[in-house]
Amino acid sequence: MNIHDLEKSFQDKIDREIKIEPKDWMPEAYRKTNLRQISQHAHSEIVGMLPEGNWISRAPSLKRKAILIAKVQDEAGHGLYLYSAAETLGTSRDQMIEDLHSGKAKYSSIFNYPTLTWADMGAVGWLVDGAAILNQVMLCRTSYGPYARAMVRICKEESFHQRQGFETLLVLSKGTAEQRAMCQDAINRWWWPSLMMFGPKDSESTNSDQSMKWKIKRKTNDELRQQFVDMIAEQIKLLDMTLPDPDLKWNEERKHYDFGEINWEEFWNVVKGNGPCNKQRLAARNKAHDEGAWVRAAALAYAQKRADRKKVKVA
Ligand code: BYC
Repeated sequence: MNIHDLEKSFQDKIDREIKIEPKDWMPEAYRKTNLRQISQHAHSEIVGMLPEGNWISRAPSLKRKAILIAKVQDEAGHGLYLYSAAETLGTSRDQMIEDLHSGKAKYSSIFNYPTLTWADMGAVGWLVDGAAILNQVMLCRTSYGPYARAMVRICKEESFHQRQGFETLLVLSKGTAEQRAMCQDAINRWWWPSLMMFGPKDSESTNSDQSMKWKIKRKTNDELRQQFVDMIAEQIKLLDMTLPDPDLKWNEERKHYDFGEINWEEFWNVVKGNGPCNKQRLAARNKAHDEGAWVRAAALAYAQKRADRKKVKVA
């Protein structure tokens, strides 16, 4: 088959909803786009452990601490499934991790904001995991098989994360005046960065058109963002709190909520490495990697010893 026929049969497969698997022929650009997105996604899960990890030692009760530890461990697991999915596209985990640590690879802008109070754990769970899950439910149907399968498992855990975040805020919202103020303050600080998680506006999104044709993405950045606003604008009523947007208003004609303009300058600044915590996050990841070198060396030495022992037994 010539390249034209290969590309045609590849697109046919996508159109017929047949998953693309690692050993199948794929256009180089499809491989690269998936690798870019899956590795960015994996890095987001790993860096995303840091803002929450910050509160493990200060959680207000044993129960809250246990829940938070479990959640942060889940994020580590998500990162590992995703690195494995990305490796099937022909890159090594070491290379991906080096790209993250050198600042070459991107990860979600949201994790470059600080977690200042306990209420931030609720806001991160409700808003950040809430935004992530909308995007990830769509990705369960993405065209690349290993990515789609990783997402099914991740979504199950993510929906628990969102509910625990909402419940954390619900308790605070029914508490003292100080607790209510802390809850509102966390919502105010996390609202706009959560909207930015969906990426630039469709008109500025460089990858969307092609990713939609290849069914890597099934909904555009703006479609998912609107779905998120519509969901949260209703849920916030149960908390008896407000969203920090004077332009948020139900539009009867569109059957959607209208909302204010996102500060895109802030978004791009954070993406380019100049957000409030970018440097801190990369420094923390690099430090953890350096300090874990002896664990990796010990694990490799142990694996080698076992393999050598097996060889001797067989002989
Ligand atoms: N932050 O063409 P576009 C979690 C970049 S973690 C930074 O629209 P695309 C959790 C984009 O990469 C879940 N960069 O891109 C963990 C592109 O740059 P390059 C995180 C962003 O890929 C711990 C450029 O802007 N979820 O749940 O079609 C604790 C143009 O954008 C961002 C995922 O990673 C951003 N927000 O669409 C708690 C989902 N947005 O690469 C929770 C997987 C855009 O061309 N990713 N950029 O240089 C995706 O679905 C898509 O990659 C996006 C962007 C929708 C994010």
